[in-house]
Amino acid sequence: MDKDSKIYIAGHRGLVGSAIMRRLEIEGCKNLITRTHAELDLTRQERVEEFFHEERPDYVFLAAARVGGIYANNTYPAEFIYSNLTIQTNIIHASYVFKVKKLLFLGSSCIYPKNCPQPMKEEYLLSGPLEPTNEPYAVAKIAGIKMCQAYNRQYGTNFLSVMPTNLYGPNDNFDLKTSHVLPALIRKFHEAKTEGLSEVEIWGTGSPKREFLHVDDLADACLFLMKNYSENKIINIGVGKDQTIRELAEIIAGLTGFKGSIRFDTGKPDGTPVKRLDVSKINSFGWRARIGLEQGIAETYKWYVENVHNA
Ligand code: GFB
Repeated sequence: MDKDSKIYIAGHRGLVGSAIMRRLEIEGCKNLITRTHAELDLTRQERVEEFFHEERPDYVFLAAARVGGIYANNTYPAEFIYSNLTIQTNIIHASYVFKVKKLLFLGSSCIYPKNCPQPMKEEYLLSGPLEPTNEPYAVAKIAGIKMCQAYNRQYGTNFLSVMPTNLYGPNDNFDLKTSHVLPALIRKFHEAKTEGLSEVEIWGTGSPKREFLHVDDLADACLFLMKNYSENKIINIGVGKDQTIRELAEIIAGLTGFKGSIRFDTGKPDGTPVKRLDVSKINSFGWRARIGLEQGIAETYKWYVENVHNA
């Protein structure tokens, strides 16, 4: 892939897609192809194939997906499995039909079993039952992995599947019901601070552990892998360390200046108890995450206040 390559970023406005756009622009890539949801419905196969016929991209970053936190996954399982299966199937198949040189498919760390040995190695995929709160989404992502691998075997395509850990950063979803935990807690603690509230409610027990990767690190890893990795095996992308939701809440309370108390609503699900990725494989290729959690959250908090809260 070089500066003149024709590169399609599916989902270019989302958390991951917008970070990949920023990273490609830093790289000097000028020939970037995008379509908004209104311009191209990726769940319609004929529309997707017309688009590929017209644009003929050389490289594809498949960052379009229906995503959300534990509540959204648990509440809209049919939408999560339908949208993710159709979007990825249409783009992967069209990339084969129209001879895309290389495609990078974004999975998720939730593809691993609920009670997976830690840290989670790539070979643990399908070694046990999945976490029920996001099983439909996980099954869709596993189907995407298997589709890429099957096309590589039968048709000789070069379709990568990468597995990021929990992500955060600018352009995240900050809706209190459908978002992931980190943006939700940034908003909860900021609003409590600005409104002078004495308590913030956190879902679950606070004891689950989560690993967080800044989306700019993820975008850097995606570009690195698009250039340097072509095995027909999945590869994890993460920071290799985690903390409890309680510890995360304390970090965010500190950064927002919230001085009140934290209440845990144990009526809400905890989800997977722990899901830290083994990142030794990607580290062995020479890539590692650079953005520390406190620095990353501080930058994201600043972005949130300027672009969401004040908007
Ligand atoms: O980030 P999250 O929604 O998804 O929840 P998962 C992580 C943990 O934070 C859970 C707790 O134990 C939640 O109960 N939590 C505490 C909160 N307060 C809140 C809050 O206000 N909002 C939210 N959302 N959580 C996701 C999957 O699982 O992991 C996605 O649902 C995706 O599909 C993603 O795979 C990587 O980390 O549990």
